[in-house]
Amino acid sequence: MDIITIGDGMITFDPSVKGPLRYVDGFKRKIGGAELNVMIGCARLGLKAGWISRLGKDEFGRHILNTVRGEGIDVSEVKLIENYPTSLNFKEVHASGDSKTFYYRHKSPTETFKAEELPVDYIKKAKILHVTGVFPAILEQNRQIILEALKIAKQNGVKVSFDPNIRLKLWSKEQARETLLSYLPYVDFLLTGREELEILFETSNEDEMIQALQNFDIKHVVVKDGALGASYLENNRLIQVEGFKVGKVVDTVGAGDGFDAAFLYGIIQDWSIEKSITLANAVGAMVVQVEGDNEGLPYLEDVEVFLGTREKIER
Ligand code: KDG
Repeated sequence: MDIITIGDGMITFDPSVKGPLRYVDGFKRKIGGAELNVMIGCARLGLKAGWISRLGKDEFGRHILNTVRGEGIDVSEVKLIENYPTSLNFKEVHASGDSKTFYYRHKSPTETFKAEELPVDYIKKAKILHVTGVFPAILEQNRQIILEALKIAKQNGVKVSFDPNIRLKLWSKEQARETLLSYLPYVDFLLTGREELEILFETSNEDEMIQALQNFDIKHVVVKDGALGASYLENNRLIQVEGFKVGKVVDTVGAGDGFDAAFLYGIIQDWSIEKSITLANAVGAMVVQVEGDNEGLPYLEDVEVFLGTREKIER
């Protein structure tokens, strides 16, 4: 595998109208999950991606499994669990494209997953292990599972990519900080939002953040700044790679996951950081123009058209 991840998958109910959820009377059934979105993005770009997960042995679990398999993602490490309903997520979308999430993920089928069940050989054979702050936020035992996985990766020369993805609906800032900081010594690629760095290092001062990051031996630190693009850390300063202007933003959820997928695609191709971030910015910009957590994740040809490196032929 080029890249693998561990995470929860969810049925995402997208509202048929914008505004407060209490007035929404229709939903579209889609799928979501931060780690899973990254794998979908990777698979569409052409990487061999694998997902380690547990889903409910129910209609929703089967739907997710079939969809993920259909995306060409390896699901040999996904199991359907009896008596655990597949996690749900109801989205509230605002006119700006920003959204709120309402989780129904207790008890998540991933609660049945134990550290002893980590597929060591599967992890060992991957080029990159991608983890985020979502899976450890769901349940305390998940925090240890990720730590174990990081250790397996490190001992076997598997590169680790990490997106803090701090979901304060699932845990407190203190819990997030304690757990996620303990992961940083294992991380090769840190793909983070600026607000997440503020939570992790308890400062909004850029110099202090950079100083705090220097305490960890992270090969590449990339800070995502939404529409502005992203920056990478080099010689104690953040160097910006400008983002792309987009027409109408319809749904911002999943843009960061698309960014991660494209950045890691570039890394696997041995591209420079700047070129990898340019592709990642392009994918992020494409994702926000499509409704859904992963529907806007492009195939490689689509990004090339977006970037103007491939001719656009429509009919
Ligand atoms: O990054 C997008 C994801 O957050 C979304 O697809 C589902 O909220 C979600 C989660 O917790 O994984």
